[in-house]
Amino acid sequence: MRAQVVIIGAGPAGLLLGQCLLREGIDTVILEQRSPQYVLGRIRAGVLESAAVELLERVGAAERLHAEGLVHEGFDIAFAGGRTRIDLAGLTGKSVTVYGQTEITKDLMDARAAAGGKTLYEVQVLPEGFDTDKPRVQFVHGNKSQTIECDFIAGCDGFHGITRASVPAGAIRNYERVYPFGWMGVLSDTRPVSEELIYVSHERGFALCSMRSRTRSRYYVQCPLSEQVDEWPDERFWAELRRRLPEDAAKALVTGPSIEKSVAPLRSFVAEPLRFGRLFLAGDAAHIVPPTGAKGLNLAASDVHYLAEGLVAFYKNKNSVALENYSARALSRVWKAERFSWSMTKLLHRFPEEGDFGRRMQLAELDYIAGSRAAQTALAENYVGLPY
Ligand code: RFL
Ligand code: PHB
Repeated sequence: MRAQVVIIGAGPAGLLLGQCLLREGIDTVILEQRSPQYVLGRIRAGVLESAAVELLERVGAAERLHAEGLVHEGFDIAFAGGRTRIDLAGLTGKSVTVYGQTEITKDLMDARAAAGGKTLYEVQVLPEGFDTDKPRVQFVHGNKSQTIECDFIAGCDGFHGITRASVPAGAIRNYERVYPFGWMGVLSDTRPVSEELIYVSHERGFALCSMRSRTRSRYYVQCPLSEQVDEWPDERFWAELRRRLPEDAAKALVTGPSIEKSVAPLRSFVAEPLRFGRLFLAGDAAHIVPPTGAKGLNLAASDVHYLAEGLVAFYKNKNSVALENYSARALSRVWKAERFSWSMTKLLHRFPEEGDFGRRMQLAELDYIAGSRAAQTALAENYVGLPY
């Protein structure tokens, strides 16, 4: 078997790259370890920058997003019993769109199927020879071993994938920070507590009120890393969330049975560079941000934008400059989003080891943001996403 580009991983990064290349007539095969149902069952991101929306539009996968997605022109930060609205539209002229990662993945899967793109699910892969001119991917699909020869391999296989792990240790440098807590998340078919998102900094820990639609809510509370989902029956979750919300929101909170509950650890991670010969890393395979800044999926989209531009220039114009520059261009945006996600995480979570002084520093910064248009503009500019 042969393809121009083999994409490993059918998450948002892999599917979006597949769509960008397919539309330019570049021949791709996507190889995914899990089943389509499993991939669609993962509840993750909810907030899209306008640049990510535009990329989905360009590849013809934004019709349902525009029909069902919710455009948000601001969000609230709650602390010390009060709330400050960050007026994204007023401060930056831009907005974000609330539309679940599950829905984006489904739309991209449908677009790929409609365009006749090839995706193999439930395969075990081994990328090889990417330091030569003849890379290939060995894979096992339904007990049958096969090899695909290709020009390039795109590693879009997430943080635990095989592509980054296949790079010799001396060729890659990893930067990492692991935070001493996680997020317990609940999805429920209840009316969201507010029309916009609320990020809460509370003495008992961070909380976030988000949503997937006008009838489906997504809530998170900061919890110790050791916590298990079965230690958090719905009643405990709702009671803890309510205690952290400002009074008016606590009163308005509508609770109901959870339809999904999971714990996510928080981590910052960057691998450098993103290119090893004919292997390119994109999305969570290359970097992780704590979800506080809503940047993970958006970075996957910007990586794909730069990588697709490089591959298209290579095939259409025989020009490899953009491909050579992929790692540096993508990383320049990645590091800024890493900084923003880290600063939002530090600002809004309780860090037990930072003590009372640390808490006072957070409250002083929150109070400064509440009173400063300049500080709000800097925050808003990063939240809506820096330009590609
Ligand atoms: P994914 O989604 O992990 O997809 C990788 C795919 O590769 C497959 N795979 C393999 N395939 C073949 N061979 C192997 N050896 C393989 N190993 C793995 C996997 O099965 C999977 O299908 O990575 P991708 O595509 O880079 O996408 C990244 C995003 O999923 C991630 O950054 C976001 O979900 C992060 N995130 C958020 N991002 C935002 O932009 N906005 C948000 O509001 C937001 N909220 C969140 C989030 C992540 C969260 N969690 C659970 C970590 C909220 C949470 C709680
Ligand atoms: C979500 O809706 O899952 C979500 C929203 C905003 C974030 C993180 C997660 O910052």
